This record gives sequence, structure tokens and C-alpha cells, in this order.
Amino acid sequence: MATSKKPGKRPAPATSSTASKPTRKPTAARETRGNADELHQLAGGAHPPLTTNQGLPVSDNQNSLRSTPRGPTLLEDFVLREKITHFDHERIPERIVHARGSAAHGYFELTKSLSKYTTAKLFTEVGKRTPLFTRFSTVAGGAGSIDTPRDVRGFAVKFYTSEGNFDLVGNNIPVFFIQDAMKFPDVVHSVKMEPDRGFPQAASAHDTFWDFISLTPESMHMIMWAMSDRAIPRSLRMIEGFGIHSFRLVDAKGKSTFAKFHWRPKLGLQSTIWDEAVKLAGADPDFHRRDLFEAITSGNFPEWEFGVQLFTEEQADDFPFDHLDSTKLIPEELVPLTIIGRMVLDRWPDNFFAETEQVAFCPANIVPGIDFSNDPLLQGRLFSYLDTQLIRLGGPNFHQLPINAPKCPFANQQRDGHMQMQVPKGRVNYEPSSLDPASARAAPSGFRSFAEPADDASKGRIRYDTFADHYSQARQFFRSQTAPEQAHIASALVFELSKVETAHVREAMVGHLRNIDDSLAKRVAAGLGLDKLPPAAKAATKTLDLPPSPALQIIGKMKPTLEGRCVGILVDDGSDAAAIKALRKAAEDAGATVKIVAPKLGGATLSDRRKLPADGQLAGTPSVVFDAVALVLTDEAGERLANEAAAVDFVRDAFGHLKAIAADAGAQAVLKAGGVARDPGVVDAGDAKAFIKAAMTRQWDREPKVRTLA
Ligand code: HDD
Repeated sequence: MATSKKPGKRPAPATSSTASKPTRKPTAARETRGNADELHQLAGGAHPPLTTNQGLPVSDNQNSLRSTPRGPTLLEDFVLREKITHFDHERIPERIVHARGSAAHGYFELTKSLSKYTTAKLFTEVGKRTPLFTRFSTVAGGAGSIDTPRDVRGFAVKFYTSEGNFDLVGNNIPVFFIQDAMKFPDVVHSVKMEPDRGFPQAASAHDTFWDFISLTPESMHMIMWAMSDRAIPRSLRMIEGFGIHSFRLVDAKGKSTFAKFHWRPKLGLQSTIWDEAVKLAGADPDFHRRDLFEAITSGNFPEWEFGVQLFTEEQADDFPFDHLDSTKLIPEELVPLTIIGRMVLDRWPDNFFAETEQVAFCPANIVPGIDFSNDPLLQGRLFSYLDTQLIRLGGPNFHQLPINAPKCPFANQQRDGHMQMQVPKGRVNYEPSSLDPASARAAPSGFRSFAEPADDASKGRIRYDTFADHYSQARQFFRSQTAPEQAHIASALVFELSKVETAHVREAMVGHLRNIDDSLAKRVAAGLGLDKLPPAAKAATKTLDLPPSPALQIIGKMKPTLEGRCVGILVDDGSDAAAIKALRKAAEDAGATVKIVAPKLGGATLSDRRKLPADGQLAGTPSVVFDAVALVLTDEAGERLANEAAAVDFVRDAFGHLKAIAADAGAQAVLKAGGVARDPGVVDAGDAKAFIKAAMTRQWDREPKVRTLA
């Protein structure tokens, strides 16, 4: 850096390193010239001293060390160099999948013992609370992408048990795209942004994804789920979670029982409407993260029931599918779910990076009494996660980070490596040894793999023929849905395939749909404007008509409740204070939070002449962020807001998204401008009871009147 010698009068030095007196007093406008002493006076308060990473107290955190007041910065400035170097390294490679995530601390409480099946203390000590950390994520988008794309949601739980960490790394959908880990890089590459152009971000609606899928019939069951409303959840607090694979529970005698793990949200399942998800992406890209943060920090702790499906090898032999195939699920009607515990998330992380970003999940983290199955997808995962953490977190000691470290004692002779944070003592770094009685040694009571008898068969790259049926469960899923859910699946397929530029890919997809359900194929073909129905894809096996499973619906699992939901009330000057109070009380009594929306953030002066502050300004708080809305307006405000696009969109969208709307006489002008027609979900603002009843569900009957569905 060269010194620029400027002749003439120079400004007075602004450095405080010489402890010079402030040259002038801070002005009322809180201006400073970067003088550290001035800044300290301005900010006020008593603070602990700022230090370098070596503990050296820093006197000036505003100015770099310069050779002269207007001269070059000195290389000697170790304080600056340390700060900038650390900053330069603040980002680590984001996760190749599931990069965008939100997480919380909580606990698991066992309510029913599985001691008949397993020795795992986590599942045998009733009443015991095991601390845990749960991270939810989208799959395809980058770390800074939106929260509401059509996507699978990751549901990863790290249980810090007394016998080591158990990681249940699942999703909100109980099946997966592929049967073998060999295909994972392909499916992920296909869904991520296309490599030559760098878009689309966080979206499956593009050629490469559907090209891959159209050539991968095993994905068809998962595609039905991904096109269903499961992929556009209303809240992370309202999704189910699934461990997906079969795991083994192993008892003290070494006997094994298969288990599938399930999480059930206490608030019930709920999804958005696709148009709502799209608009939410703009209104609040952090919608799910904010929702989780606000719920936990306000004491409304999200909760899930934990259930298991237990079955024996003999039972599995009779299933009309192979339970080791991750593209299949076990209907609850076939093997019922037993609820054995609950998870409560009650603490938001102190630091996003240290915890949510650095948490490293791994399906290979299990505890004695639990073991893997031979699911070829799970087998590949056992390798991939540890490997990815090595690059993502920079070395083999990431397990020592506080968020990853077990909360039970852990010790071995692994040593050294990048970022070793422990200081092992003594000369013994091997086993067995006789020199140090404190050095760790393998114990007979430790983890033992289930002694599974080996097949008498030859090795090879084999896809077993019990994995060959790709359509029966896809058909079962589609036919188990309610009529609105089927319409959403068909419409989602039309939307996604309409973004595909390559005609033969669109046609191939419709060919697969013909094997799933011919009526679905026809609806999608009509939605795409295909002249004729493409031939059905070749199927390796006959597609079965499995009995419908209502447990696979969302609408069937929605709870008629306002708990955990949010109601928005649009007000303006002169609004009826009593009506607002009654609506608020009714909504809060039903478990909802209430937010006031007004044209100005300062709020409105109501009919009782009191000022009601707003939680959100109208233009920045559209109705998509609420589950139901009410409008309480004077005639004058109603007429005025009928010409205000944000107010008109507020009601038009609430109506289009099938939400309950309460409106008083003054608000009718806005309703009219928004094209809101009277129906059972549009009620008088004076009838709080009717409003709450309507708000507890979506107005499914309204949907065909507001949009064309495939
Ligand atoms: Fe995976 C992350 C869930 C198959 C390789 N996966 C990751 C996360 C979740 C899942 C929830 C994010 C964890 C977090 O919050 O940090 N993955 C699944 C499920 C699968 C699955 C439910 C199938 C049933 N995954 C799968 C396969 C492979 C991977 C077959 C590779 C062979 N997954 C990874 C990974 C990630 C990952 C590359 C990226 C970041 C990470 O691990 O920590 O290793």
C-alpha cells in the first residue's frame, strides 16, 4: 500500500492508539469519525474487554495500524490480520444436500418400554429424558435458499444417550427416490441447479431432474409423495418424520426384531397450497425458520410422538414387497404403529453456526441394542456421512465439537489430526497396553453386531428381484388420497412437467403415470395439452391393487385445531375495538397467536380512541403468513383500502388459499374488490365462534371455484 502524500492541511489523526483526547464531542446525530474513545462514549454501558484470540486486550477495534495517519497500513498489524483471516474462513463448505436447515435442542421421553425387544437404554428406561438436537432441512437448495420450495424435508435427530449418540437421520416422507446408494450422486446432481447455467435453485421443476426420474422407475412411489402436499408443509412443527429404513432391535439374548421409526407432530399435519408456498417464498424466505424460532422462544414448544412398527423376519417374508427396499413403506394397516415416547423441542440454539451448521449427523451412529438392516441404501449411507463431515468440518476431530460430542464419557487411542481439541495425557496411545491402567480398553459388554446368518449365494452387483415392483405402492398412495389431495398431485405434476423443455421427457413421465393410475395419467396429459396419451412404460412386474391406506393422507390427519396457528386481523383508524377484542380472545382461547396488521406499523386508533400498535405493516405482511384472517374496518377505511393493492391481495389470497375470512360491514368493499364470494368460510366479524370453527380447517369445497385443477 503506497503512501499518498497530500500537500496542505491534513485532517487531525482519528486514531485512539495514542490515547489522544477526543477532539470534539459526539453530536446529537450520533456521528463519530471512527475514534475508538468517542465510540465507547457513544455506545455507553459496561462491557468486558475485547481481546484477540490470544487473550490480548484490544484498545481500538475501529482503526488499522498505519504508518502515518494517511499512510499505508502496516503488515505488522496482527490484530487486523487475525480478524480478517478469521473472517475469510468463516464459511465452511455447505452440505451438498440438506444445506438449508433449522434446528433446536430438546429431549426425548420414553413412555413405553421396548425391553422385550432391545437392550438400548434409550428405549427401556420409561420416564427418562434423553437430550437431543433436531435439524430440519430442505434438500435441494443452498444454505441461503427459501424455506418453502416443493421439496422433501430432512428430519434428523441426534439423541445424546448414556450409551453414545444415536442419530436417526430421516425425512418427512417414509420412502426414498432410489433403492441403492450407488444412485445417490445421480439423483442429487439431477435435482440440483443445472451445471452449465447455475439454475434453478431449490426446485425440481427442470429438465435434468425429470429426465433422470423418467429413466428411473423405482422413483415413482417417491414422486407421488414429492408431488403431494407433504412437500409444501405449513410449518416444520406440522410435519411427520420417518427413519425410512428397517432397523433391527436386538435383545439381551441376541434375538432381533425389525423396527421402522416414526415421528408424529402433536399439532397434526398441515400443508400450504402451492400458490401460497410460491408467494411465501417472496413474502418471507425464512418462513419456516422464523415460525420455529418464534414458537420455541415464546414457550410454545413443538412436540412429536415417537412410534415404532415392529415386525419379525417371518412377517416380512409375507409382505407383498421387500422391506429392505427404501422405495417401499409398511402400511400402518398392515403393521400398526406403537407410540413409545415423545420429543419436545424447548431450546433454540445459542449460535446458528456452532450448532445448526456444525452438527454432523451419521446414520452409522447407533447404540447397543439397535443395529442396521441390509437395505442397500442404508448400507451406502453408513459410509457417506462420516466421509462428508471430514471435508465439511475439516478433519477427523469434528466429534469433539460441543454439538457433536457425546454427553457420556468417550475415550480411545485415536490421536492427533486437524483441530485436535483434547490434550491426551501419558505415553499410551495404543491398545492393548499394560502401562497405564487408565487407558481405555474394549469391554465385552460393548456393542455387538447382530449375528445375521449369511446367504449361501455368490457376490455380485445385484438388484434382487423382490425390488422389481415400482408401481404398486405408488398406485396405493395415489388411490388412498382424498379428492383434493389427488387433484393437488395431478396439478403439481402438470406444473413441474410444464417447466420441462424436452417433450420426450414429459411423455415418458406420463407413460409411467399410466402404470400408477390411468385417470391420473389422463389428467396430467390433458393439463400438459398432449394430443394423445403416450404408451405406458414397460413394467417388470404386474402392478397390484393394494388396499387403500387412509393413514397416508394429510387431510385425514389434519386436526381441527387452531393450536400453533396464527390469525391476522387487519385494522385501521376507527376500527371497532370490541369486535377486535372478541376475535382476539376467541383465537387465543383456541390456541392461536394473533397478529395485528395495519397500513402503518404505528398501528391504528380504534373506536375506543385507544391506539393499537401493529405487529406488521400491511404491504409487508400479506395474508400468506396467516392461517386465517379477519378484517375490522370502518366504511371509510374499507372504501380506501379497496383501492389499495396490498389490502385487495390480502383478501384475494386468503380466499384463494382456502382460508377462513371474518369481515365486518366496513370491510365488505375490500372483499368485493378482492373477488371474495360468500361461502361457509367467509363469516361476519361479529361471529367469533363461527370464525374459529371455519379457521380450524381449509375450505376444500371452495377450491374448484377459485382455480383450475388438473
Ligand atoms: Fe442423506 C445429509 C436424510 C440418503 C448422503 N441426509 C442428510 C440429511 C438428512 C438426510 C436429513 C441432513 C442432516 C443434517 O441435518 O445435517 N439421506 C437422508 C435420508 C435418506 C438419505 C432420509 C434415505 C433414506 N444420503 C442418502 C444417501 C446418501 C446420503 C443414499 C449417500 C450415499 N446425506 C448424505 C450426505 C449428507 C446427507 C452427503 C450431506 C450433508 C451431510 O450428509 O451431513 O452425506
